[in-house]
Amino acid sequence: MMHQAAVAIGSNLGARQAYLESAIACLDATPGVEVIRVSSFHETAPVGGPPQGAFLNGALLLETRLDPESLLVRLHDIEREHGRERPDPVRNGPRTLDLDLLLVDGCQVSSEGLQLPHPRMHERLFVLDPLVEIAPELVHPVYDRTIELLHQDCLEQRADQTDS
Ligand code: PH2
Ligand code: MG
Ligand code: MG
Repeated sequence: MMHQAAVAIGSNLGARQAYLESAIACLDATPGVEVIRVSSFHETAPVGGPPQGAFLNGALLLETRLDPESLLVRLHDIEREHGRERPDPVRNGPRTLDLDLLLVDGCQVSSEGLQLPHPRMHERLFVLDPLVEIAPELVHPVYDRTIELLHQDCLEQRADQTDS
């Protein structure tokens, strides 16, 4: 069975753009995985974690025969192949490559290793800014709102925060 999956990609250590481009090539070279859309890369300030360098963030849309758990294993393998240390030496610390599974079809999963949709995707502009470029029509199955609307909500919340 074919699935459609959205993935967030990020790097804030070393050759950031090269890590992202190489990860996309590795994913597309994976049997049963096809990268069908790639966003532009956005320079973003780090959110949370210790003081660290700026991220380069992007988003991908995949078509895959892998089930969500197998896809996650592959994402973690690719992170390790790109110098990512696991377990992370510092929680939310700098990383050469971060590949986060955001959505798979309308799946809702909550297991020890995998949560779908990604529990914080709806509140993160560094995820939604690139994702809205390539997949505004995808529906978040918990909020039952499109990425386009969640992105607008997020922009409005940020405006409210800077108003008062
Ligand atoms: N990832 C995090 C925590 N903070 N900030 C930005 N700008 N971009 C990220 O990808 C990011 C972050 C946890 O994975
Ligand atoms: Mg992440
Ligand atoms: Mg991650």
